[in-house]
Amino acid sequence: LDLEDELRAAIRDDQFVLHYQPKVSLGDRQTVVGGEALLRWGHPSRGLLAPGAFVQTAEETGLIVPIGEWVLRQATGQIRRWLDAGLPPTQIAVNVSERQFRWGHLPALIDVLLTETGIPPHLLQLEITETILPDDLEGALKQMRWIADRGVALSLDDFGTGYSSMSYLRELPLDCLKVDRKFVMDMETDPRTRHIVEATVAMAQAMDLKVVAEGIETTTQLELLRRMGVEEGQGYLFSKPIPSEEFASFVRAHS
Ligand code: G
Ligand code: G
Ligand code: NA
Ligand code: MN
Repeated sequence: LDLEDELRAAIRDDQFVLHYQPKVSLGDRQTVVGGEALLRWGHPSRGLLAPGAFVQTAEETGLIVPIGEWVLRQATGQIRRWLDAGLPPTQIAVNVSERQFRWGHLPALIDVLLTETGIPPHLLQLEITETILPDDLEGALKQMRWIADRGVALSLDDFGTGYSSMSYLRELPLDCLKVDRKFVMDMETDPRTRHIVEATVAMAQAMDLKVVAEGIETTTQLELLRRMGVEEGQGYLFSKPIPSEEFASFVRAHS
């Protein structure tokens, strides 16, 4: 069986699962301000696989569209269940790929899921990357604006690694920028990287965008980012991506 067939079987047999990585306030280094849903595949023989093992194939074959639909349905359903269980309302970010915008039905899908679950739209955030490009930028932008008007938050992921950061910033109805973890990683040792992050933070603040730093692993990184004015972060220093029950416990313990 090749990977594409296996992915089809995985969709059919419901082999995917979401893990959640806490986003934490850098002010007090612990209050959970949100979470990022990250896809995992409970492969029948290879164990739990991270997206690196299959997302590229899912993108190339278009299977990321039904998989992405499952992810959104699962995440919004989870937000509903957590609210019903009395968990403090926690915004959950879902990664969406360029193919899902090319599909054309993402706004309609989100509308249905928000209506079905009745969750406050701002508890859902979409993380998009700069790879949403450029063949149908206008079509994608239209959908993003519709989604933003519906009340869903939008975040630009992996900021700084793409080719078009600035034009994105001009056009997109963004709430948030995520500084890519490569910058966070190199910041301590490379002054130029630090300056880039500082400039990013200044620009974001001027544009009223929240900044989230990814991949924080050390307290030195945390302190540097805090001093730069970065408000929120995620990374192994706080927590790895964890199963939903563990995430709920983490939120209860850090709210
Ligand atoms: O989970 P991990 O830490 O290995 O994530 C690796 C990459 O996979 C991340 O860059 C993330 O954007 C991507 N990814 C994780 N979950 C999803 C998902 O549900 N949909 C899409 N399109 N990408 C995802
Ligand atoms: O591309 P995206 O921003 O969605 O990436 C999320 C990925 O980053 C996931 O694969 C997640 O497991 C990984 N990740 C999250 N925190 C850390 C961290 O502190 N260090 C490293 N190396 N990876 C991290
Ligand atoms: Na991402
Ligand atoms: Mn992300």
